[in-house]
Amino acid sequence: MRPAAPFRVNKPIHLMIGHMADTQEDSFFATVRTEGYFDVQLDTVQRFLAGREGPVVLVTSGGTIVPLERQMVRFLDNFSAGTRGAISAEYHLHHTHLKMVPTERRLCHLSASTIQSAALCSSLPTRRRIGPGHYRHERKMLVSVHFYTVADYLYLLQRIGQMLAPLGRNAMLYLAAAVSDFYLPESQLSDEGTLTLRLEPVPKVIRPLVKIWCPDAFIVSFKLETDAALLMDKARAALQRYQHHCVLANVLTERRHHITIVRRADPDIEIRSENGEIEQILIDRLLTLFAQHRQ
Ligand code: 9Z3
Repeated sequence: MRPAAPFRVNKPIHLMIGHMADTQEDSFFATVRTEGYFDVQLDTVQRFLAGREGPVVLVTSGGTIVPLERQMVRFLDNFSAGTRGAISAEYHLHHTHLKMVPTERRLCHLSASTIQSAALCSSLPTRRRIGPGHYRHERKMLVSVHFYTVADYLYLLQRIGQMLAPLGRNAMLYLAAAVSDFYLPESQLSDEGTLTLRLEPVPKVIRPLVKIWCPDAFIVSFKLETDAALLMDKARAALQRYQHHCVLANVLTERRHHITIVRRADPDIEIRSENGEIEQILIDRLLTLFAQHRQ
């Protein structure tokens, strides 16, 4: 069972999103529904971004689900414990004073396997000490938004991407969420009786993200494969297709120890960690690339 959405209104309002089907994403949004608890979350994001000029990072985390029924009891899940996103958000937040990162995992709510989240972090100014009031201060630098279905996720990614667009090159999108490849259109969701599954491909929204929704941002996506022999070709193909900045290539069983940063014109960067958290090294390298992007 999925947990209650933290911002859900008492009676879920179902919104049909989109009415014209000009593009693949439009036709996707026209055949799914998302639930009406997003306005509150998006308002929080809007308030967080208001007046902010400095760099902001959107971290997505966890796996999306695909409902099989209108009154959803059953769903298809996508593999992700949400660990990558949670730890990454934490290092994004603390990158200016990594040596002082406390052992306590403050953002553990992001890594709970049942919660899928997108976190927006603002880059912190350098601080000399971590005092008792630290967490209150940190909260002002982080806002998190929750999603469950692939439709929720793509809708939020579009809306938050558009909200980040005015930041231009000061926005970074770090897409670690494991997004469902296939979904069931609303019209085919089961009410009762038999359930026949004919899944449709989910549109790849990195294309409109890069071209239309948030064109100047530094966009980083992950490529996950179970077969190491396929990984690098697929990572390069994704980069060529969507023309974003980096693909972080990882093999499922090796994902805690080895990630390759793949770029369009520059050599690959191998990130390895035998002990300790690989995200610490990864975020450090990415923030250097992000700084170059912002210049
Ligand atoms: C990843 O590859 C992440 O690194 C993991 C992290 C999901 C493997 P955990 O949450 O695992 O720490 O347990 N995320 C992206 C996966 C994905 O769906 N990528 C798409 C693809 O491979 C592109 S957007 O096609």
